[in-house]
Amino acid sequence: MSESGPRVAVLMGSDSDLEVVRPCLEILGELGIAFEARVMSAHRTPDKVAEFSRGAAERGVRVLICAAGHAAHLAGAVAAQTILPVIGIPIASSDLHGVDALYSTVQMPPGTPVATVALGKPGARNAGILAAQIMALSDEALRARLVSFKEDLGRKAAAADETVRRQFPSGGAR
Ligand code: RP5
Repeated sequence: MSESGPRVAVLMGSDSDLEVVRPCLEILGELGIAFEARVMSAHRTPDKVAEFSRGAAERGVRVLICAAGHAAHLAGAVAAQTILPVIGIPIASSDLHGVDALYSTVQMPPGTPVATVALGKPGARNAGILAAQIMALSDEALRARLVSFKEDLGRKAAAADETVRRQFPSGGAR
């Protein structure tokens, strides 16, 4: 098993998905996680998807993240080939505005789970964070970075609360 290669593989069905997937790549980078980003499709390059998924664990990958739109089978096709955890990001790229991709990704049959996050960029960011949380189970330094990340979220929310409270002080009838 490779010790220096990517720990998270981010797959997308098309390069047209990249802008939606970008927040996932950014948060992985911010959290100091080595990742690789690849374009492969359950429908257009099925053999490549199967080969990549089967070899991922051996190459040192610990979590797979799969983003796809339309009848989105990428995450499920990957999950069928590996026991690594698979996170699915549904992409709203069709005339059904992502409902098709959401259902295709989340409605996996029993035995082959895909941890499906929200549609679009918020889901992409959460996919990166969830992958980090899974990896932090066996990585103390990453765990510390995640704790600090969450504390920062809390500080920002508290600052927003303070700003709104100052604009609307309690007790004063208008
Ligand atoms: C899906 O089809 C891809 O994930 C993408 O969201 C969608 C459209 O792909 P392109 O036709 O833009 O390559 O498989």
